[in-house]
Amino acid sequence: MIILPKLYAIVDASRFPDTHALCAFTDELAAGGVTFLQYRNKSGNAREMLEQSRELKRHLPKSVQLIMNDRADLCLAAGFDGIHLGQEDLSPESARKVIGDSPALGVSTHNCEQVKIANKSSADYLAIGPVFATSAKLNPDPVIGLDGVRAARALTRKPLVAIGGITRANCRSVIEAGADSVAVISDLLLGPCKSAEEFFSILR
Ligand code: 3NM
Repeated sequence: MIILPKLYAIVDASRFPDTHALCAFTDELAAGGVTFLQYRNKSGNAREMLEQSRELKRHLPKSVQLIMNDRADLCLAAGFDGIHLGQEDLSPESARKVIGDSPALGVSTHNCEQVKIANKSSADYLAIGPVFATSAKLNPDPVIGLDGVRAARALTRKPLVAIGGITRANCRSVIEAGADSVAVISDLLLGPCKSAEEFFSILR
């Protein structure tokens, strides 16, 4: 079974002017202790995404596991360590046909029904959210709160990542509600090294 670090950093390409800035940001995250990092790019074309993700892979130390958002083909082509699938992406079983059995595979869920289904799949971990209001996702699902995290926890023994509006101020409550890890975009953006260090120190 995959063991997730307490902090799962998500790097959203739309927040950076170019690949250089994106890589500099991930350097800082790695310096802050991040070892599990998702590359998310909702607006780039496949060619741009592959170029950027290959650069990330070249750039970062091997200690950082790289997870591709949405795209099984790009996960394979970039040599990433895993994939994260949304509800409208390939199913876990279909994605497995592309990436094989060993890469890490995560699935986003937003309610109990989706957790139950993903729990029966070949996913290595489940994400549940949005726990709190978030501005980082277009058309987010309804906020599930800490009760939603507790409900998801009761339905699966797979590692559970909570996502959506999680900050250093509220992350402890999310772990106490049963999440194994917190996935974060916004609260890492300003001062990524310091922010990551603080997440790890709060969640130690
Ligand atoms: N997925 P922030 S919420 C990418 O509910 C994403 O599945 C969500 O960003 C889900 O940490 C979300 O800035 C945005 O709130 C997370």
